[in-house]
Amino acid sequence: MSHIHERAPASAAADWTIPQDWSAYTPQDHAMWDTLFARQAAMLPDRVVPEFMDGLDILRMTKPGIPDFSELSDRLMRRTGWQVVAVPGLVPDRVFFEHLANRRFVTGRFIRTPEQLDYLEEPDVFHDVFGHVPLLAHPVFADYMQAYGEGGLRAERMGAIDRLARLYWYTVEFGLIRQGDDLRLYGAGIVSSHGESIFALDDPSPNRLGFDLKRLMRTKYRIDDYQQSYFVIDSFEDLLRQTVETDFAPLYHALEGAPDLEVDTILPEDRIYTLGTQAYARGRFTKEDRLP
Ligand code: HBI
Ligand code: FE
Repeated sequence: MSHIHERAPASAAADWTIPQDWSAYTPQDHAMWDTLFARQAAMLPDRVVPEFMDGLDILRMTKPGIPDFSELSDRLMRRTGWQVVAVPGLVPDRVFFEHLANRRFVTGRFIRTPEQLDYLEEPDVFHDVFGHVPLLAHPVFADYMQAYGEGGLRAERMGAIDRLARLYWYTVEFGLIRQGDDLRLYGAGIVSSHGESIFALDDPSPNRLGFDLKRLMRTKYRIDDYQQSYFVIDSFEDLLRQTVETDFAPLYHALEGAPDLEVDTILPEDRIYTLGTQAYARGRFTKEDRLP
């Protein structure tokens, strides 16, 4: 049996968790993990924030094959008090936030097929575990993820989930971090993608802008292709501090009338690291536009 193409089983617990059923993975499943892992491990050391590589080591994720979540949770628990739990796919926002607020990271257990090597719609175990889990071994990032979950529960009560989801998107999924004069990757959506790991740092197309909480919560994002703007944080400490110290209620209120910003908008007050050419996004658009 393989974990591909599963739906929420009727037997799922109230918190949507299911057993990982590690022994059900086929040799092909493990080989797919190893292929993806080798490709990213070769390219990331000079691109990703060093804390990510440290996390891979601390959690022994360099071992071949799809990690066993109970082993991973044991190591993570000792380090930062986090656990990894399997879910059948995307779970409702509330359930997602509730898990984060309790230091549980929900992850898909299925792995992509060879046809999906470079793109898939739903997060698989490679994205969720390789992409997200190493930084959960970092105490400050671990606290940020919990703070985000708690903020999510409050945002839900205020009807502001769409705003807060943008914070997750532009940090946890597609964040860049400044390191001296250099930029480094830390977002899970980038580090689990071969193409975007190069694009996000090296391509002249996207904007790279200084992190600004309020600005970012007004900014739309792309779910279908590489981002057109990335936001750069100064440090995990700064990200955590801003998230914990900001009173989001007045911020959501102030944003109520404010129009959304397009993915490639530049504002006069933006701190610009790179002013993107947007050539990649424009090229893709024209190509599709010209299809008969
Ligand atoms: N479910 N499994 C899973 N993984 C996610 O990343 C996820 C989710 N449900 C909701 C959700 N993310 C969003 O609420 C966040 O992006 C804010
Ligand atoms: Fe993700």
